[in-house]
Amino acid sequence: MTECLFCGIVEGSIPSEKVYEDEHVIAFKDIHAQAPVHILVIPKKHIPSVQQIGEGEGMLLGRIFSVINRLAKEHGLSERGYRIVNNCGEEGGQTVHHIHFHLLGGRALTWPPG
Ligand code: IU
Repeated sequence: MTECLFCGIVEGSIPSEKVYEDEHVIAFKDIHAQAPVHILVIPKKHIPSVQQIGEGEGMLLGRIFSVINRLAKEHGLSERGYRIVNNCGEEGGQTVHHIHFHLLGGRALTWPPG
């Protein structure tokens, strides 16, 4: 069994509430939602963080952002606005080392982040 929690979610050995899946990308609800809509969008491929994105990963990133766009529409966020967050590394607040993008919305979000 994989040691990466999100690889476990991709494989289905760790349960999640999936809201989207295709050949390369999955999206599921964050277990500790910080907003009425809080979805994590991840590549199925294990990439630890933004720092390990390779030259050939442009298509995959484009796909991730088009999934975010689609999910934002489906969850009624397009008109209201929303936030996409990527935490990178220790001081960036990254706790799971499989790259993921948080889609947050459904309330007025404050700035700056903590
Ligand atoms: P971070 O950017 O690495 O801090 O985000 C990790 C997120 O993964 C965080 O918001 C957790 O609530 C979320 N999460 C999850 O959805 N399911 C899990 O089993 C675990 C963490 I562990």
